[in-house]
Amino acid sequence: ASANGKVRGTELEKAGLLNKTKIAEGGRKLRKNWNPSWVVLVGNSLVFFKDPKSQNPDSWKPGNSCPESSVDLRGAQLQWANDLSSKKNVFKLRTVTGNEFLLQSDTESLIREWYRTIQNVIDRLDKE
Ligand code: I3S
Repeated sequence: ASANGKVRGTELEKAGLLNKTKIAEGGRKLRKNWNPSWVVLVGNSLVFFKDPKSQNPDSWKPGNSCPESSVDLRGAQLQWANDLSSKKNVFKLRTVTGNEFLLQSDTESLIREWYRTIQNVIDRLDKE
């Protein structure tokens, strides 16, 4: 591992704390359950951790704390979704498999940064 986050060709792009709820599984609607989640964008995946101990940028590395779940960004869709919540600064991430997540932060600059970074990964994968 090197200091810039590159490990065996996998690049850590971003990590941080966001509020998260899953709202659909395989196209089937789920009841919302908002929780803080440590979100890590690495390679083609968005990885979610709930363990507070894992809330540092090294948490995604193999062998360090167990992720709660992980989302493949290939073919995924991102859209602002302030209509889907009473919370502000919310976007929806939909995977090819029909899983849907809402991600939210009270800090607008932070959620915009996440949106932009995830969209860049999706765009890059679309071109492959
Ligand atoms: O879109 P909804 O269903 O009004 O979402 C709210 C509910 O899921 C609510 O849970 P209960 O209905 O189980 O009490 C949550 O506590 C709220 O946070 C949900 O709304 P927001 O607007 O926060 O996404």
